[in-house]
Amino acid sequence: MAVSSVAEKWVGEIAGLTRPARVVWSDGSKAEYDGLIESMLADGTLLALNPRTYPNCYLHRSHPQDVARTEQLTFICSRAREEAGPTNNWMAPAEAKAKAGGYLRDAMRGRTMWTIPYLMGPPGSPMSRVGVMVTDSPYVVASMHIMTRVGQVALQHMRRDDDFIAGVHSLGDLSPERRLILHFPEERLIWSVGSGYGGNALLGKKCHALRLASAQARQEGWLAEHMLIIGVEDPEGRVTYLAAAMPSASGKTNLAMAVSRLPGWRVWTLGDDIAWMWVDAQGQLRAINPERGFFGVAPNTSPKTNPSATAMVRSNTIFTNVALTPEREPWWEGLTPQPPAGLADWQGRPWKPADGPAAHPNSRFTALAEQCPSIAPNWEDPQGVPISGLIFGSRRTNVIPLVFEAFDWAHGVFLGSAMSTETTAAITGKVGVVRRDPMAMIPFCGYNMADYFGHWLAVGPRLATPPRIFRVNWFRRDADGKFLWPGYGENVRVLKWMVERIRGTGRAEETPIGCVPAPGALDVSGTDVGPDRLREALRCDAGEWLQALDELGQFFTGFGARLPKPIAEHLATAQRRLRGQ
Ligand code: OXD
Ligand code: MN
Repeated sequence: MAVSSVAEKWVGEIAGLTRPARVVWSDGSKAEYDGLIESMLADGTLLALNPRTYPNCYLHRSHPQDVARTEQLTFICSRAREEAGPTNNWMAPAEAKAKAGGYLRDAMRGRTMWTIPYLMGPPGSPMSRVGVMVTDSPYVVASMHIMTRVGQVALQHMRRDDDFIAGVHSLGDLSPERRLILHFPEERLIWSVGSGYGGNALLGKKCHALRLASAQARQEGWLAEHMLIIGVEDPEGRVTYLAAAMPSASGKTNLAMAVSRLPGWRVWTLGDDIAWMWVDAQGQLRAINPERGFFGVAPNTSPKTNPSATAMVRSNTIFTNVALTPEREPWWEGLTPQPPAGLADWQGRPWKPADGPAAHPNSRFTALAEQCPSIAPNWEDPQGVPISGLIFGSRRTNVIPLVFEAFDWAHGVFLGSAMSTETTAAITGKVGVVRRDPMAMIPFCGYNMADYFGHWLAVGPRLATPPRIFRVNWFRRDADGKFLWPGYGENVRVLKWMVERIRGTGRAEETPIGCVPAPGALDVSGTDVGPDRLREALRCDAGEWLQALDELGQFFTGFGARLPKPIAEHLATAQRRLRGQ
């Protein structure tokens, strides 16, 4: 492999610090993947699943204290604290390197250090970017094979010898006390030590494609977003492309792979987690998915909620922290209505219902995107796809209507900035607590979030026809705690209304917070959603909203004078309209 001399020198320096027994350059080949699997089966890192029903599928059980992203140990290490902003943890670069350097020193003794050149984005795309990461975890190498394009293809995309994001990863001793996930945007560098878990360890994903890429995107005038990408095909075969931001474990993968319950309509999958978007020479917003696979949340994935994902993970899949049946098949809560007898839980212990969930709530599957039955034929188009609509969606029991549309681009940016959500198991901490999560980027924005809002606002005027911006909430409940909207495949009805709005045919009614579907405009034919329930799902409650906007105002105060004026103005306008002034 023709390796860049800058990368080689840097790898040598890290080997000097971490002292591995050997250094191996990963070539991304099938032979390499097979060898990794074989060695992990031999040392117990992986268990083989039933070769008849789940061919080439494996189960990995992670350390019980290493099961989710650890945001409290994740830092943006820009030179100036203000560059990280009030929503990120910040550490001075020198202090961060001294601290993590201590954990990394000699950390790879006796281990192999794999060096992985990887490409984020489709081969041949001007938007694709290269990373070079080192790791002492064979599980990470095998997962990177699935989630990114590894080997020569990456090196070929380097525009200069130093054109790559550098990433250091070591399992260290896996203790949370000696764990740090550090990002140095000015040096285009990542250091992650002490965790082998996905979002902390597969550096191409959250660390590179979101935190560092968002900082790079701001400088270069594009957008790196926590968004799925879909194509919505109508009965005439016309496809409209949409990108949607939703917080972790809030149904993004299910929407990305939705199987339409609306006759004649179909959803094509292009990505389920990250979108890189830019404005082309014609002023059109375009998007690529930088990833090659899906690292999806297993619990609640079933033939009912996501038939495509259930089919996709029947072969060539690495499962992490799911339960195991006596037939050596993977199992998680929601996969079947009843748990099978004789389960082993995610830690391998005999399980009984009183024990709580058998699979870890943040257990995962890792599978190639090309295995997804709904993958779009053009998902790897180097020029990306034209985006006509953007969706901001969160998980809220009340306040937020099922769907509404922003008045214009700047108002849409405000609605994105106003997003809050109920927390899930994708991060360590309390589940079900409402937290602010603008554009689903609170854990992933690599710079000051006030500047991020400003960057979004600045993109608007560059667009010939700005995409329509929508807000959705599939999770609103009635007074009895029942979901108001059936969700999953029925969400295509909401997508249809969006497509109609984009085409100028969908009818809407103005409310103080945006435009909701006019009576009869949202197609609920054949569902059990009656007019009263739909009205309740779409209702804008002025009292609830005013309280939510007060909380938002307090959140914005943290940004001080850095908060872009249009955002503050939209907040004040919304409050005025809700008070009926
Ligand atoms: C993910 C996450 O894994 O957002 O995609 O946590
Ligand atoms: Mn995500």
